[in-house]
Amino acid sequence: MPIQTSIRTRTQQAIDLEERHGAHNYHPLPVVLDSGKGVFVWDVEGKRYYDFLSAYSAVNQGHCHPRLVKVMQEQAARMTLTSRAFYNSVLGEYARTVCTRFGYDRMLPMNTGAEAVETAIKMARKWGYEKKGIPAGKARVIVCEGNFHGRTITIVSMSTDPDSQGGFGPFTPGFEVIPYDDIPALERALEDPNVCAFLVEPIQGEKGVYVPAGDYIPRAIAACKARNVLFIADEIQTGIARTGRWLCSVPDSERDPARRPDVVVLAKALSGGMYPVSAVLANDAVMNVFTPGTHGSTYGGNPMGARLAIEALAIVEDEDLCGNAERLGQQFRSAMQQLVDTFPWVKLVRGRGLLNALVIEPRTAADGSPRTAWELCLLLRDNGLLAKPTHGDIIRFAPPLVITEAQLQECVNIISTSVRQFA
Ligand code: IF1
Repeated sequence: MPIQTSIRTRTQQAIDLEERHGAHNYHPLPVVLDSGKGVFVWDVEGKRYYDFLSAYSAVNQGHCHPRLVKVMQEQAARMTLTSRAFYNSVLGEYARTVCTRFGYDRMLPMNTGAEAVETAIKMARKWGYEKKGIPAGKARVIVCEGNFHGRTITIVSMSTDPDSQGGFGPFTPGFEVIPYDDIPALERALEDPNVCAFLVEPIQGEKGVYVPAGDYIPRAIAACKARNVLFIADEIQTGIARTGRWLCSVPDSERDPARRPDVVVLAKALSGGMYPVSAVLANDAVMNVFTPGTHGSTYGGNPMGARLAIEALAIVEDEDLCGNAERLGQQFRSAMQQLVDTFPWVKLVRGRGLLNALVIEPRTAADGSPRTAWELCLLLRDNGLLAKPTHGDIIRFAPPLVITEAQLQECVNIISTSVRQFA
């Protein structure tokens, strides 16, 4: 068999295997990735792509960052897991690092984002009963239309997305859904004395990078404080430099507890894409509702994840990934705006830092072929850049934050060329 044909079947073989033996809970773009380094990934045929998804913002530090690979190799040969039945030599340093970096008294280590969100909801409810005096079993959590906080039954119980929620009932009670970016709606919901928390993404990622009004989060924090309700910021996708700051919900310089979230949830880039690591941050008055035996996790706080998280946060600092995301994000949006101004079917660009999205109008070309975000992503793939549509015709563009100005310019050229070919 000619080498070209055999290489071509390596892609198809991998796809066929996954299709035959894997659950069909995703519809991946037809490309089979095999290795990654920094902003680049290579498929099984050796073709190189710019990664403009970053594993949904888990690879902010770039694929296989050498400092993270080194730490992982060292810790893998030393000790990976002890359970919390015993102390370990890394967790205390990890906890101090995270609390100091983000300005909270304490952190509770978990593994996935959903686990951390579940932990935050449990903590808020327990705080509501023990500190706010909400009658047992009556605590309510306010969430927003278009939310995405994970895939567990309790989390999809608050979802407004039929795909995320449909067919998984019965659902966990105690959630109230209000419109996103709507302060009066929040204030009305906060009148219920049984509300213990407001859980919100500072930018709604999965919904299509919905950026709220600039004063939405600060006003929402103030409204919650005024009603003795915990403000829980889900920074799993927006945190850790992605939007040009350590946290999207509050400026790095803001240290007044009255103007900061009561609870912050982190995951994804907390470990730089090497290993599932998540964390819940809060001050003593909230976190101390957890007492021995009231919450836990086999892998939560393990030395491998802890060591990686310490190094992943140090890389963000040492390589000024916040500054890079802020600076290059502005360049990216202004370049995309030129496409919006040129092509009527390119509707808008929105985002913060290097979390951006391009919204296109689905069309049918003169030859009758579809012109949706999916087809444009296939063309981008052929032109060497990987991105994925969300909710129909919104394309999320989120490269690793280590991207250079020259690389970003090359990617702008790839996107512009693809859009022109797609016209
Ligand atoms: C999928 C996107 C979806 C998250 C926020 C919690 C979690 C996520 C703000 C849960 C996870 C991932 C999950 C993945 C696709 C991706 C995603 F927004 F990033 F694009 F789904 F909406 N809070 N987001 O974004 O964290 O348990 O996954 O570690 O489920 O399809 P996890």
